[in-house]
Amino acid sequence: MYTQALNQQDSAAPGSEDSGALARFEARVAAEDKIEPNDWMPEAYRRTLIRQISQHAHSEIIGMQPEGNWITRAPSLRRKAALLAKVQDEGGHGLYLYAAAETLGISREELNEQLLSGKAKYSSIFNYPTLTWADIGAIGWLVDGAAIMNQIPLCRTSYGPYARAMIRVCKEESFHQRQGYEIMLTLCRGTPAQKAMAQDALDRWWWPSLMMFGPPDAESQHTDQAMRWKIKRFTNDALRQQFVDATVPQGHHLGLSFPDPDLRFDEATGHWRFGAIDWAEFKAVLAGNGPCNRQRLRTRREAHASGAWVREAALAHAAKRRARAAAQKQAAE
Ligand code: FAQ
Repeated sequence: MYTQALNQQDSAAPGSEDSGALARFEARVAAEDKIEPNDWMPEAYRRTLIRQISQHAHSEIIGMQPEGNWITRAPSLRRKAALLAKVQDEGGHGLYLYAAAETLGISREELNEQLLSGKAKYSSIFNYPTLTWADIGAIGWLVDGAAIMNQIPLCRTSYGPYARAMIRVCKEESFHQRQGYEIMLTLCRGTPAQKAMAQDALDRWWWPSLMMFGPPDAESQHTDQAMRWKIKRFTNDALRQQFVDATVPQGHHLGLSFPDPDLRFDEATGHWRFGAIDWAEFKAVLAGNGPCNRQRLRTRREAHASGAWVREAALAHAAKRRARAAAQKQAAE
């Protein structure tokens, strides 16, 4: 999927800002060609992709924590198996995305260091706590629902390895969204206490889910350029509106209400209009002051440290295999 060997290297030196190479690059992007790892690309395009893909990868890895918290407490074996598989998928998504980022010339160690040092961002949503079982339903329904809305267009992003990774990720996210909605449906058809638990989860996860799409277009630093390069295919506000339009009827089908007194259907445009998002809260979470930022990074650092022996063993095993293969080759010559 991520091979760098099959395509021909562009004749311009990587990183050189040759105007002919730039014109060829722009023409290929305009023609919806995929840019591949060995192709010439502007340095800023490469940097933008490393930033976005690695933040996405970090989100998947940190995103395992809020749900991982419920694996041992899932209410039945079936729920436990589905949740375990979902969290495992998220680890896999992180790995495809790190591999896609590595094709841009950054190492896994560097990416990991950026996450562990707190320098790199990951999605704001994963800094909120999972207090009840209904939160697992709300995450699948809303967080995976928002992730799919954002990621389906990324299957058409201009960078080949990222686009191909997104195709598989989206298929799995779609299963995640359905398992979340099914948990919500079960709770909403259950006892009044179960329905109240589902409502409470919606109340807490709704606004943070809308924040996942990023700042409003007028304040988004990267959208214009990313759209010109066809890295992003829709703006933050356009995707947020699509998500609201798709999700509100699903919530009403559950018999739940949204924690937004300004939410109303606009007959003229066919869109659900929603109230003001608390961007001060979003900024506080990005600055490291959300309810769980410190806990998430601490857990990740501890997991990395306690996995050191696995990495050492894997490296020692690989070195042994290389030495054995070299000795066999020498003996055969
Ligand atoms: N949280 O100029 P823009 C998932 C940052 S995966 C934190 O608009 P851009 C699966 C942004 O990075 C969820 N930071 O930026 C799952 C930038 O900072 P920088 C992750 C945010 O890149 C489900 C600054 O604000 N998905 O959920 C956020 O054009 C369940 C200015 O923003 C992806 O990463 C935020 N919400 O647009 C896993 C999808 N929003 O770098 C487990 C790919 C913005 O200048 C359980 N990424 N920022 O320091 C994207 O589509 C884009 O990167 C956006 C942001 C739309 C997230």
